[in-house]
Order: sequence, then structure tokens, then C-alpha cells
Amino acid sequence: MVPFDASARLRRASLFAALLASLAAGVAAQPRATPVAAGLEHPWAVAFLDEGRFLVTERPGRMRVVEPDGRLGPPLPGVPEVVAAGQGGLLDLVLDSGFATNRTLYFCFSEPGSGGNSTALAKARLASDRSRLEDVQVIFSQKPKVDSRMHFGCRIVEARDGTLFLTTGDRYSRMQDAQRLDNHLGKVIRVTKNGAPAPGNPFVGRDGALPEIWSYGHRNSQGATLAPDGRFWMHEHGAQGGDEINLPEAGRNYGWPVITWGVNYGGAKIGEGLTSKPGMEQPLHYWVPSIAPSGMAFLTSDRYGPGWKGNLFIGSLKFGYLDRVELEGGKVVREHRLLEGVGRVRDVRQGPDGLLYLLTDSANGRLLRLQP
Ligand SMILES: [Ca+2]
Repeated sequence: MVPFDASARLRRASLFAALLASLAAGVAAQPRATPVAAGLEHPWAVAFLDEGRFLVTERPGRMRVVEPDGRLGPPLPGVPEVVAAGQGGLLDLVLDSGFATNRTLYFCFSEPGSGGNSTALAKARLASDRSRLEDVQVIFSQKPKVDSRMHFGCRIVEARDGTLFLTTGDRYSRMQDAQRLDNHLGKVIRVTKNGAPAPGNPFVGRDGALPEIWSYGHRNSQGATLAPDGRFWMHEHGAQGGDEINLPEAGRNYGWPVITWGVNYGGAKIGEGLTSKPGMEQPLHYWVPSIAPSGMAFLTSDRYGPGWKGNLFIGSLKFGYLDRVELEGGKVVREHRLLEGVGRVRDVRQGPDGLLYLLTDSANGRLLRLQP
């Protein structure tokens, strides 16, 4: 029965080969990022132009087009003077929902002024030949200006009703101001596309409160997006521990610095060390230790298979990975660390091709595409 034995041996061999192949496929299925462009100096935000081009901000104060083959265009004239120091500079960028016809975009930056600097929101048009910004207008400036290089917040989201959300930071030295309504520190701001307080804002008409405020008690938010259902989601940095995901609702208090799941750098408690208090909202999710989140996007495409569709993707600056967050019933149920060792992830967005794109934050920062 030699032929039978040989064929059994062959079958075993082919089973073993199939096993090896499936193991190899398992390894190959680990997500991989391929570089689109490099040589970006501390890139902060990426937007998607037509024909596969990108528009990228660099923190020192430059905005440039990146060609589909990765070539970097020259810095676009028209960016206002920015305070490029510490965490400040030219930060977020989003295209207007009608960009294809109106060429309008919004960006935010650290604006110099009397007393120091603060986060400002600007509107501009990208010239039809993509060579410069036109009609640049600052439509909102955070009050007051503070002598600080820290905590600018600065993510912009266009809501479905066409108003703009802007996150602002507490400037680090002014954390108590996040609880007061007479300033824009540590807030979510909501304005029209001309910078006026958005109709329906919760504190319009209240004495001593600024009408641009949507929600308060925030620390420093460097990631925000709309969920597929149109709700506004954001995350924010805690101190040592206590980074949070929040879904800010009109007029609500998100607690900083009165309640937090973190402690001060060095381990001292913050305030009375409370983690909850009536009248203050609990986060949807928090991280201890802090991951230092930046950038945030829901994956709505099918490009990575059904398991990833609807997941939330968040960059970690501190640990240098992309966090894939699984949600069930609106709650975080599992997290997966992708691309460990990729570097400080500053931004993550879904492109018009349905793929995820990331920016890494360094002196030689990169634009990366996550391969399906
Ligand atoms: Ca909070």
C-alpha cells in the first residue's frame, strides 16, 4: 500500500502547507501603513482635495498641497501670523461641506495679541489653481489672550446644520476658568460660518456668559468629529491619567478641573480629588494612564471589512499607535492598538477613497495611508 501511504503523506504535507499559509496570511493581515509623503514639519491636520491631492497644515505656520505622488507644494501665501511656540502654531484645518463649489475652508491657529495669544478660527478660500489662500478672515478669537504656550485645543467640526464646533483649551495655567462662562477657556464653541454665536446656543442672552459657548469644563481637546448619526464627539487630554471621550451636549458641564479620573503630574490630586459630582457629566470613556489622544475619525467605509466599519479611530501621541475603538450601543467595549511604534499620531481621517490616513508628529512628519 505504498501509493496510499504516499498520498496520505502528501495530504499531511499539504495540510501543513495550508496551515503555514494561513499563519502567514494572519501576519499579513496585520494592518500596515504605507507612506504617502514625508518631510512635513510637525503636521497637524490633513484634508482631502480632488484628484487625490491633500491639504496639510504644519505647526510652524505653513499650509501646503501634497500631490498624489507625495511631492510637497510650496507654503501657501495667506496664512496669518501664528505663535509657533510650545503646542501652538497653525493647527486644525477642515474643508467646508460645499468646498467643491465654494473653495471655502476653515483653519485654527494660535493667534498673537494683547496679553499673549489664544486660539482663533479663520475662514478662507483656496485659489482655483491651489496657489494661495484668498479672502482670509479671522471669524472667532478665544477670549482672553493668555501668556501661555500650552493647551490650545483647536479641532474644528462642521455640524450637519452648517454651524462650526471649535474646541478650545484651558491654557494650562487657567484651569479654573474652564468652569466659568465669562471666558472661552476650556470650552466647546459653536459659531456660524461667519463667526457669530450659533442660533440656539445655550447661554445666548444670559448675563455674564459668552454666547459662543456650547459646553464647558473641558481641559484640552485635540480630536473631534461627527459620528455617522451626526452627533458631535470629542476627546480631551487629562493631566496624569484621565483622558476622556465626551459627547458634549448644549450647556452641559464636563467637569474639569473639579472632577477628573486623573491626578496632577507628579501624582498630587487635583482640587479635592473628586471623580464625580452632581451637575457634572461623566465621560463616555476614560484612559488611565493617559494615551494623549489626537485626531479622531469614524470609519464609515467597507474598505477594511465589516468588523471595522463603524469603529472609532484615535491617534495616541504618547504611546505612538492608532487606537481602534469598538463600540456597542454607543459604549466603548474594546480597544486595539494598531501600528505600534509608528510614532506620535497627530491626526486620523477617512479619505474620499474610504481609506484611513494619518499624520505623524515630528520634525520629519509623515502622511500615511492605512492599507486595508
Ligand atoms: Ca470631564
